[in-house]
Amino acid sequence: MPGWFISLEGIEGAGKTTQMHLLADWLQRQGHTVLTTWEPGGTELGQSLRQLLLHHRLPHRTELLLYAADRATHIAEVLQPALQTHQVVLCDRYTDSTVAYQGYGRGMDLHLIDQVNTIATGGLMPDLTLWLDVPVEVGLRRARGRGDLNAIEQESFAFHERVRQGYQALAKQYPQRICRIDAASDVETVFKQIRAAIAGRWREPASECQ
Ligand code: T5A
Repeated sequence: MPGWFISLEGIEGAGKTTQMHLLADWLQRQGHTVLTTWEPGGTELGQSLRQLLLHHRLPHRTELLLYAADRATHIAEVLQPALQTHQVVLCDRYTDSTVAYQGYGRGMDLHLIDQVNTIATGGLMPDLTLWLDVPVEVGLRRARGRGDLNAIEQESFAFHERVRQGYQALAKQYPQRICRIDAASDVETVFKQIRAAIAGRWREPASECQ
């Protein structure tokens, strides 16, 4: 596809949404057409699925399939059209979230998750994934500081530790796609690392993140 696809990943409160908007402004100022979007919920159907997913305790397989349905719709209605028209797409969460949360967090079979992700995406993967890594206590403190907690934010500390370990494993497995960003510091310091990661990738498209 002619556009550029960047996903942002991380545990709750990692700062993905904050950084996605800073990145969108920065890229726009450089003349790029940028689309910001998110999962779950980046389409009209997705909004209904998001309500179900974040406010109900569902059987694990149901949850997995609803995230997949949200993603397949999101790709068909939002991601593919934007990439085909040369836009830079910034997506708050994508397939790595399913591996980290449903796979590592819930303990579902990783091979099954890969199969479901492949069905949902038809193989569409980000050109670059920014993994905003924070210790669980930092992420949860930030997320909980905002008040109302969704079903996943209410999971145990151990659950969120497993999710973080999932991201660590993914970053090891896909060092060319996934860049780890130390997201525990202040907003501007985190954003500086993101700009450096993107500039590095533009200079050397096949390079691994440090
Ligand atoms: N999910 C999703 C799955 O289980 N499987 C899947 O396949 C998918 C796609 C989504 C949930 O769905 C689950 C994972 C999630 O639990 P959501 O409401 O979209 O739910 O939740 P998150 O994506 O986790 O969004 P959050 O808002 O919790 O986290 P963000 O976006 O990482 O953080 P952000 O930017 O909103 O910041 C949180 C707070 O911290 C402050 C912000 O001002 C804000 O108050 N902050 C900082 N404070 C200090 N220093 C910094 N550097 C800061 N950066 C931000």
